[in-house]
Amino acid sequence: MTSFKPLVFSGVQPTGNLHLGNYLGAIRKFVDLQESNDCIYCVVDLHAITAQLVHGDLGAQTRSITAAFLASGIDPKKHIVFNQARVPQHAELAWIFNCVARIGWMNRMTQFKDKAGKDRENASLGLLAYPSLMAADILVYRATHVPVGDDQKQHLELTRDIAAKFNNDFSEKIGELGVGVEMQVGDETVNGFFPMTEPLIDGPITRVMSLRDGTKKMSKSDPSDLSRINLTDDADTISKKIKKAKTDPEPLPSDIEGLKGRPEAENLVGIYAALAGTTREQVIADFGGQQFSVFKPALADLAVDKLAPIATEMRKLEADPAYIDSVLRDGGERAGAIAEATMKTVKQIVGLLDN
Ligand code: AQP
Repeated sequence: MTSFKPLVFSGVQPTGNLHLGNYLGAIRKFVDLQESNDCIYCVVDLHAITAQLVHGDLGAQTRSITAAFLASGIDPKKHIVFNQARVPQHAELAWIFNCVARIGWMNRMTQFKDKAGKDRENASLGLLAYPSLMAADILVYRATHVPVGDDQKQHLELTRDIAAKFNNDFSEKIGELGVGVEMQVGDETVNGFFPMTEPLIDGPITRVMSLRDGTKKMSKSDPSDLSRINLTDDADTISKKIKKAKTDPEPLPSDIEGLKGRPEAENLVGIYAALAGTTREQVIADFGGQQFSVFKPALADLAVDKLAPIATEMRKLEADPAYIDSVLRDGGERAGAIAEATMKTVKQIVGLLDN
């Protein structure tokens, strides 16, 4: 619990087609949260160049993610939608956070280990510092809540570590300038400039797994297109991918405990529950004991029902790049005004001259 004004922030990388994991882990939550919160949603293009510097068309990818936000129901007038590169304060604050965070913290990040693979020495410095830029994305708005998939939990913990170290290292100056906000951290009440941001990771499925291997995360970079449902897939493709999804030969269990040790079955039940807006228990109550030959067509119908209208709307929006650019420009201006004010204070706190 903090006494900061509640503000939701989250970002998605323009690194390829969005998939069902991105939708259920992030975008659908963005849509739900906008009803009762102020929200800032960002296409994080600076993150997209950390793993691969040269992209086919970063601009088109950025517009496509923006189209997915809007097609899913995010209102860019009530909330802020923009791309990260438009607001230079993200990179500026990230530099300060690079000096707050320790190399050891970055080396422990599982995403860095996964993405760098065996050839760590050859990974970009940007990939190592990715979580520092992510902390800056969030904290340049002093955002209190971040809806993300389960894979981002560790990065959110690091964001809190960076905020806590900054608040602690500069506590005297923050007090002197009178720019601190009181917040509850554990049993203590502390005064800090940055909030202890909370991740919002909940729902019936927090990590959507590959349709080809229930132990691997559904991911944009998986070489097999059959491993994921893309938000742009048409109805036939969605049905075909669900039909071909790997399963075991047993029918669905009659209780939730029976999903243990059956990753593919657990994944499909979780996907069904999330798309239907119900619980996994309810799905098991409805389909327990049934064969996949019954469950898969029901899941395919549900997925088509929920996702096909988004694909149609995305195609309409993508046909009007000038409109998408105007949304990003307007969002960038509004985001920039907040970020500029934060950076002005951060520079005063750190003692950097800014006049
Ligand atoms: N499989 C997933 N299940 C649930 N949530 C997921 N997210 C990603 N994959 C899953 C969530 O989607 C948001 C945006 O992710 P991102 O594109 O910024 O980064 P990512 O996690 O690197 O996405 P991918 O698909 O896994 O890309 P690659 O293949 O490039 O690594 C985040 O909130 C993330 O948690």
